[in-house]
Amino acid sequence: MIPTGQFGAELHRLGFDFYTGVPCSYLKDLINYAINDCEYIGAANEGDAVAIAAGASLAGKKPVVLMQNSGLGNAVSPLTSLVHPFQFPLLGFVSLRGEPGIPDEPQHELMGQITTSMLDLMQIEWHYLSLDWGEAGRQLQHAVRVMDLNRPFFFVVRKGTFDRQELRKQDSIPLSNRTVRGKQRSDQLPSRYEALSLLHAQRNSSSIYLATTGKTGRELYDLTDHAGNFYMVGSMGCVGSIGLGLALSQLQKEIVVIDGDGALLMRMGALATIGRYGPSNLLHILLDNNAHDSTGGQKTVSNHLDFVQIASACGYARSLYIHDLNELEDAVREWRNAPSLTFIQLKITTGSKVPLGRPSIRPFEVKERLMLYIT
Ligand SMILES: Cc1ncc(C[n+]2csc(CCOP(=O)(O)OP(=O)(O)O)c2C)c(N)n1
Repeated sequence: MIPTGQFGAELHRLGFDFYTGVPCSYLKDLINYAINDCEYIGAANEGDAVAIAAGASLAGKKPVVLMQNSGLGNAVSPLTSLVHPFQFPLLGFVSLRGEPGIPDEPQHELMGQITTSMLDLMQIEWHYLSLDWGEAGRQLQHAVRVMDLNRPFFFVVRKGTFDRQELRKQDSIPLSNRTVRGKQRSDQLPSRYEALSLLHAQRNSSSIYLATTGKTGRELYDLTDHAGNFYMVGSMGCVGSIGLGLALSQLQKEIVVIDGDGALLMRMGALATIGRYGPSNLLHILLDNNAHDSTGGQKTVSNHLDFVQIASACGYARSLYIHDLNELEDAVREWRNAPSLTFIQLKITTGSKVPLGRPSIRPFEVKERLMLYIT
């Protein structure tokens, strides 16, 4: 067995002090260590955890992601379309429930057989974490060398790898007073491009803009390619989680997340995580065209629910329905003057700028440039 405290201390010495994930009983002792002694962000699902870790990595942290192998499937999209193209050096621990030859529950049987093949398919280097403490330390050194090449590295963790760590404390933060302002009149319905132009005009030297998948990123790039922009080409639904990891790790920066209704619906659990950890330097803007506009305008269900109420119920300090661009400008200014975790919903028209190109700068160059800009 590995002495969990010593292992965690070694991770800490190597610079790993930011953890995120979803629990597994095989990993609980390492998670308990992380909760006790480091920063641990409990994610709603494993894909969100990968995105939160990527955000922390943008801020210069060395993040650790913890998950059960049953959640590896939840993480495939961000592992393949965020971590891979942007070259994020994450350290992952994935448990091996359903290991062939070890009795386990039926729901783990197939995933136990294919976990390492899935990592291979995703071109993620991995090792079985050794039960020998000396060997595990050497494996960690190797993982760090892989990550120095801007690549992820995963440990596959078998049953009984870590020795016992008691959970000492778990903060629970009561929901504080929240401001909610819903729809009061008809909407102006600007275009996405007009909304982005206004946001772009309002940026200052500490603003970081994270744009969701599809035409939002493409239009933001078309407006002006800025070192403080992150065009999230893949990993649909992950922009809020990236913003959370970044905002928690770079408190002096203003993190503006620009989301789409399709994307937000895809990973709505992230609202709860963002609301719980509540970074005041995060502004979450939803440009809601009630459609998957980037893929042809197919309707989403966004008109059937109240995002402003949902964000507020998830713990956002301010949650505002914005009717027009003037209100958007005011809301950004108010957030800047008195920062608190804020959600803004603005209804926009469908359609985009024509013609519209795509970022010619490659994803990992966007990441490297943003990291330099942040420091
Ligand atoms: C996981 C995943 N599923 C589907 C897609 C394809 N896709 C790219 S953009 C997009 C629509 C996004 O809709 P929304 O967030 O509402 O933004 P809009 O296009 O309306 O600006 C879809 C479905 C994808 N990139 N990733």
